[in-house]
Amino acid sequence: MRTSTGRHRRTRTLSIAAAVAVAAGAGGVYLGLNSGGAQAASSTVTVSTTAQLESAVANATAGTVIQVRAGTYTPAATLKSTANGTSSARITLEAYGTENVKIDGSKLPAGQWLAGVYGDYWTVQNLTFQNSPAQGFVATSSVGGIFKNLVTADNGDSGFTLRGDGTTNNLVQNLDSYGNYDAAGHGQNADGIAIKFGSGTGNKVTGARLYNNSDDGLDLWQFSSPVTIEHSWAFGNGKNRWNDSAFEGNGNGFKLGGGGVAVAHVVNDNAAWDNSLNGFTENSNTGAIILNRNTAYSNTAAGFYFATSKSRLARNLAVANKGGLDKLGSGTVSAANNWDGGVTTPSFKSVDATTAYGARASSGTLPSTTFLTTGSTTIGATMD
Ligand SMILES: [Ca+2]
Ligand SMILES: [Ca+2]
Repeated sequence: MRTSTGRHRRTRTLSIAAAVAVAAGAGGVYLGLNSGGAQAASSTVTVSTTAQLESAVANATAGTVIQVRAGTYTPAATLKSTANGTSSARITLEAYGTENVKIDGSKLPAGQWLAGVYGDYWTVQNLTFQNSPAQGFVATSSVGGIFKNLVTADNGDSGFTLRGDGTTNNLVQNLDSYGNYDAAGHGQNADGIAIKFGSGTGNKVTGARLYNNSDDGLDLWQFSSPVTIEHSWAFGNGKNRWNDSAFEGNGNGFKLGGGGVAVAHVVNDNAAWDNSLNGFTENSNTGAIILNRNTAYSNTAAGFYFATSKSRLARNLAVANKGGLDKLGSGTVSAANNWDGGVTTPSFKSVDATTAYGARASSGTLPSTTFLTTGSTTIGATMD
């Protein structure tokens, strides 16, 4: 970040050398560029061993592109960086080409996150973070992050986390987060995605599948700025899939608050089904949460639980939720939802969720499905 002009000059020289070396080293050669004390202004580092990956993350600076060759990587300590990119020289951590890369936390000590980024303008994409003893991937007080086409699975706490004040303008796109379970807490903490204990505007989640986690699909506990959630699915959360005799997972699909904050999150065109609590809930957030065209189907508690907030719900669809379609307090505004008077409930084209678990398109978008679609242009989630 604060590189002097002189170091920049030297860096450019290294950058050319690096490019040549990368071209020559098609087998996945690691290029340690820190011997001269400077990193390339835009240097591509290709890694193919765990040690190389650890070193590359530790040494990343603005402009570094880390490309990870196919395989499973098992770091012995959290992959951690406090480095900042910039909007024009991002730090990128990604799979090489279309290769399949798993970063696996099974060799980490108890309680350690698998990956932790504390800087700004990171792009992390096309990677799996799995089997951590604690959180899978955590970004703390990051600005301008792009977290795309990631899988966070079977970790010992929440799969994907944004946290801290100054968490601003981050995009989480096409995340699959599933099977996360905190054994130590008997499942009470591990969410698919947690955007908790922080603040900052401009954060968006889109295209996520958040499923079979021990606690909630998505949790916005004590995040005091509005988050936008769209085109995402939360399903099968909060069930005891781990034979835990003292299981304490909750299992809301979309848990939109808690911890005393009042904040107007924006929640449009999402679906929640088969969760052990509510499909969508304010969770004591008294703010004016906006919810349009969401679908809640066959959740164990209510489809939409907004008892104390000033939330505004329009054109949402709730069907077959065992605790009721909606539990709305007098402060809410409810219009044109299928529980409102004079609104017809359209039929689902399919209630077979199999295709919702299917493979994503190569671009990372959600699989095509007719599950919970109705063909309506006015009410309910579009499931895409
Ligand atoms: Ca919980
Ligand atoms: Ca939770």
